[in-house]
Formats: sequence, structure tokens, C-alpha cells
Amino acid sequence: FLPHLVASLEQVEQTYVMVKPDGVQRGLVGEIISRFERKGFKLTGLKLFQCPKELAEEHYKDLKAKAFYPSLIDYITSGPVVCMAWEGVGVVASARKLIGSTDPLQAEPGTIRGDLAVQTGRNVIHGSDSPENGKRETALWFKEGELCEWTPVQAPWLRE
Ligand code: IDP
Ligand code: MG
Repeated sequence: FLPHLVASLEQVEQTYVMVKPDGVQRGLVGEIISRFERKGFKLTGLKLFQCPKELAEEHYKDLKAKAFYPSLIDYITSGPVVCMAWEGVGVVASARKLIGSTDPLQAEPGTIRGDLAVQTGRNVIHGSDSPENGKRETALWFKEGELCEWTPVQAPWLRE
């Protein structure tokens, strides 16, 4: 039994995180990126981007039947977003914890939505809800060549 081998077999995940237009307009981009940076995950993609309507519709296709869907598409396309791809063991669930509950009034203090937002329709950030969606959404929002494979110098100081 070799613990370091078991650790190296742990699944490295990808998640897609996005500062929504309200977060960009409110000047929260640096604050939000720094929370993920300080946690210790690896940034593999980053861009400021005006989302076309078709992409917003594809991203949120599971919510198409909801009454708020049209206003959600308007919201996401109302100004530039900041698209991020983050990588690491356990990054999908951990990012969701850093982000907090969908309704910012229910989100715990210390989370991004709990600290920085008040309404579900202006909840400043998106994060993928499963490893499968992390891969799917990263591929949806980033083109080939926009992601970087690299080794942060801090890697041996984050995981034994
Ligand atoms: P999540 O972003 O926490 O994963 P989802 O249920 O997947 O939450 O909903 C996606 C997004 O749709 C939310 O982040 C929010 O912007 C919007 N949304 C969800 N529920 C409502 C609602 O009841 N009113 C308005 N917007 C909503
Ligand atoms: Mg969701």
C-alpha cells in the first residue's frame, strides 16, 4: 500500500467558472479570480468575452422550460463575462462551495455569492455542477488553443 500512488490516482477535474456581466460591471473580477487563485487551483484558461445569444442558450439549455429563462439569457448576454477554466483534484465541488448557494440571500457568508450578491437573478458567478459538465462547459466556452497546460511552481507546496 503506497499512499502517494493512491493520491496520484485521484481524478484531476476541470471546471468552468464565469464571472457574469454584473460581476464585471461591478468591478469584482479581481476579487473573484483571487479567491480561486488563493485556494490553490490551477488556472488553465481566462478571457473577457461578449457571449452571443446562441452560446448562452446552449449553456443553459437544461433551463429552457423555466419562466426565468428569457431573462437569464438577456442577463448573461448583457455585457462581457470573464470565462475561466480551473483544474485540480476535487475542483468541481470545491468551486461550488467557494461560490455558494444559487440564491445569494441563502449563501453562507464567506462564499462569493454570500459576500458579494443579493439576488438570484444577479448572482455574479457561474460554476459547473459536475465533472462531466466541467468538461462539457470548458469545451463549449473555450476554443482549442485557448487553454494552457502548465505546471505552477507552487505545485509541490499544495499537494504532498
Ligand atoms: P447555479 O448557477 O447555482 O448552478 P442553476 O439552478 O443551475 O444555479 O441556475 C442557473 C442560473 O439561472 C442561476 O445561477 C441564476 O443566474 C439563474 N436562476 C436560477 N433560478 C432563478 C430564479 O428563480 N430566478 C432568476 N434567475 C434564476
Ligand atoms: Mg447550474
